[in-house]
Amino acid sequence: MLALAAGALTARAGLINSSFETSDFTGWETTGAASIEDGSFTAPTDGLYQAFMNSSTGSVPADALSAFFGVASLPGNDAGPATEGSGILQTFTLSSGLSLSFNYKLVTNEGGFFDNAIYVVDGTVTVLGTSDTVAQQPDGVPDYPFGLPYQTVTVNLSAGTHTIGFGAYDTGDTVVDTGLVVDNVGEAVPVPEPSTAMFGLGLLGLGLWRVARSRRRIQVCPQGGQSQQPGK
Ligand SMILES: [Ca+2]
Ligand SMILES: [Ca+2]
Repeated sequence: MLALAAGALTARAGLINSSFETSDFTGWETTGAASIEDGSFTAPTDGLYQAFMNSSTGSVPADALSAFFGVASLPGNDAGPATEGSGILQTFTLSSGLSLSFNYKLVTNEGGFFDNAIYVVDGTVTVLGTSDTVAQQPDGVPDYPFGLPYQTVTVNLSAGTHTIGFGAYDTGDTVVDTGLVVDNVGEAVPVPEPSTAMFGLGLLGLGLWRVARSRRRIQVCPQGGQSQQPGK
């Protein structure tokens, strides 16, 4: 199975500031409580900065958040409907289809209740996780004692204009907060398997050997020109 990692080939992906390395939200729209965080918050997966959004102070009501993402409503869960939260999004254009990937990390204060973290592509909402899956897993993120390690999602997109967004919001009530950390949004780059890499090195070696052989066939004529000699 081919492994994929979020990649830095963002020029082809058409995204602006896709790893948040301007240390601000240049290129992105935000609503609610969204901030840029450095490694003192948690280690970014690419560069020095990452985006963070949460359901804490500064959040907007669920209807405003769904309108921000251009969707009719946001999914609830067993705790109840979406209540308030925050998000970021960017609209971009692809000249050709590609696999887009991003890294995300779910963090929470919830001790077993539900909040949602989502991503939204072209008006389709996908739940990345609920806070109950994170509860009781200690994490070093300030103010969010529970969390999961960064994970990667890959989305296949066709050529054309797309919108990708990320959000975190409370469900059922508006107390006890959950957050989503995002980094390294970009074209998915295949990671060669070790055996594939060795095979590649083997081909490279073969290629160099062939170059060496072909050069040996070229001999300088007395007039200073070159003539191709049959190889042996
Ligand atoms: Ca980054
Ligand atoms: Ca909550």
